Amino acid sequence: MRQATLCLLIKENQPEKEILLAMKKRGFGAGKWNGVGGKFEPEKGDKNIVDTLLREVKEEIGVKLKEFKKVGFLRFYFPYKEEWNQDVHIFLAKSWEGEPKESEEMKPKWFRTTEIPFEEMWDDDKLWLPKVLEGKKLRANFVFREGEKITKHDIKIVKEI
Ligand code: 6U4
Repeated sequence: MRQATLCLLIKENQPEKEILLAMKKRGFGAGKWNGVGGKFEPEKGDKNIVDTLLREVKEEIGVKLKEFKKVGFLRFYFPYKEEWNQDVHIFLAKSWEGEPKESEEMKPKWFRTTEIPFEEMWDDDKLWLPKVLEGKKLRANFVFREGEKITKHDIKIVKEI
């Protein structure tokens, strides 16, 4: 199964947290607000999934992560397009160097966590992202049908990921 990362930058503002989402401008998930990330690519020097996390965040929004933690492992099945099947490792980041900026691939924007645009995101995001923002860690499976809608899913809250 192809391995990929997804990173959510979080600003712990009071009274409300903010989350960085990015509009995917091309390729897989184009036209959706998404976390920042991409595929594990040994040919780009990735030895493990944290290498992928750091490389993709730098490539796509130009920041260097400092503090981050893994909070989820999601497995996506696309029975009508199996080459899209992938495991996605979810990370939250709370400190970084530099300001997020637009790249060829993504246009970043801060959202209040009460104003996340779930209708313009992957169908699964509304099912797991609120739990991650509450501090939970999770493992989940999602099965999609054509039109990128979910037909089946399960989510397990876990202590360690
Ligand atoms: P290129 O264009 O080859 O550089 P790359 O950025 O390496 O691509 P891409 O765009 O295929 O990889 O990465 C897919 C991204 O989409 C990863 O960050 C994981 C994320 N992703 C995949 N399925 C998802 C889903 N159902 N819900 C979600 N994010 C998903 O929220």
